Amino acid sequence: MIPVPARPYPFQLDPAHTALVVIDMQRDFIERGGFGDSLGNDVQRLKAIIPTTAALISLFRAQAWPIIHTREAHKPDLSDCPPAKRNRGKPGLRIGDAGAMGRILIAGEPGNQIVAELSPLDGEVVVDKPGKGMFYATGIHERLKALGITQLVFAGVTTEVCVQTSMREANDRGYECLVIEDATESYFPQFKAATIEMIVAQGAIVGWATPLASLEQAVS
Ligand code: C5J
Repeated sequence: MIPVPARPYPFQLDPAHTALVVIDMQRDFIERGGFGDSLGNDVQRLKAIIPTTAALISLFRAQAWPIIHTREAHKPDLSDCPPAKRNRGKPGLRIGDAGAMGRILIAGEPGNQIVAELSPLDGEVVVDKPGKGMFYATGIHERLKALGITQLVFAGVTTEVCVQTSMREANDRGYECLVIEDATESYFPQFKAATIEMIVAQGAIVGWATPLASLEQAVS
């Protein structure tokens, strides 16, 4: 076990059973002119975590530890997008509508691709998820079990939506979860801060949190 300084207390990282999950670092959420930008969000906040996330991915690649990338993505015929999800969007900018980078949140469209700086390598798992959480309708739990993974390190966007939902789903399935605080971001700084506090509250009720430097030092 590798003790990693973390909140609310050190995380015991089990190197043989740990995978990194990078949530939804998609062009449509992060780049100017994409879906997130069209909704009036400051995408620069999210873009700012690309270097930290790249360094985290490099750390896992150097250790040959598994890496999973997710994308929030629906089928082109929207058969996996319930009306309750689609109808809550802004009219004219709903899932499946034409955006500046192709159809919004549709698999295969330019805006649905992971940003070039964080492109998955061959052999890394890429999961298209129709929900906010990574476990809903993806089969990823079975794949992780087959790999013997019991711990998940989280990065990506947005902290309070898809990262938090995935961490909570993972926690309920028995994974020990660590979020890298400077490799996750929200359009709303107060939501990110509150989410991290919720995760570590009550003795790590959802999991642990630490900055990348602490993980790097612990692993080196
Ligand atoms: C959102 C996400 N915020 N990846 N998606 O709709 O957090």
